[in-house]
Amino acid sequence: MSTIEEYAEIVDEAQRTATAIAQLTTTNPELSVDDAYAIQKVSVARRIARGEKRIGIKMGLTSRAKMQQVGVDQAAWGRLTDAMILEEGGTLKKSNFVHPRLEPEVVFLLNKRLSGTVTELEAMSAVEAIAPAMELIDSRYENFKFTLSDVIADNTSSSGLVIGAWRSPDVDFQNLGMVMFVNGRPVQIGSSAAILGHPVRSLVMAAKMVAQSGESLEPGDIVMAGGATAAHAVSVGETISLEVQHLGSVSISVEE
Ligand code: 0L1
Ligand code: MG
Repeated sequence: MSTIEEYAEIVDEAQRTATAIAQLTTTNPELSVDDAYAIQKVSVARRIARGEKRIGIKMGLTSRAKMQQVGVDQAAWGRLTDAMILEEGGTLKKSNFVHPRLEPEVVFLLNKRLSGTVTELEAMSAVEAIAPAMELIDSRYENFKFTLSDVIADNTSSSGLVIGAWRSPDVDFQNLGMVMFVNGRPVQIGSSAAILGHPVRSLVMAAKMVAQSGESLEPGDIVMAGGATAAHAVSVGETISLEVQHLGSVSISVEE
């Protein structure tokens, strides 16, 4: 087995069994970003081989708040599968995860292929719909600590997503107020502008980054734009909701 395959099995098993692992860079400090994306690809291929379906991608670390929270200062992307979808208004089982956090996002549904260098206008015209969303991130690394290569290999902590009602992208979504509530109390307050100044830039970046891995964004794909604020570490008994100005709301409750 190659090192890439060994590492892919380690992160995949950690995800599958909700078990914290040591950072890969502890044993291999030279692990490059390219190696990390190769590990991510193989680990997600293992999930696909188990029957999961690819549904799109997530952009991560696209806001200052997120970069500061985890101490990594570059954007990255990860792969999403249908098994990660959580029911809007439903519950998430905390024991299925290591140390889950939720973060406020917006998500795009695409109706055109995007790949490589695209303009903001081209990206915008590929958006069929937009929705409020929360991403469930769950680093598989002990203490939620990692380097850029570690987090990429771990599929940028992708673990779940809850998506609200889709609506036409004809609303100006550059600077929408976003408030995340825990049991009705606001815990994170931000704006969609925190995502690279305009969330469409996250889509432009996504098209470029996937092309670097020889892939593209396809019609029907969803693309999560990235957390607009720091993430919230969830506790059993909490109901967490997000309200995005003009886009609506989304919520989920946390059980044992
Ligand atoms: O914005 C993100 O989705 C970041 C994911 C990677 C870092 C983290 O786990 O918070
Ligand atoms: Mg995210």
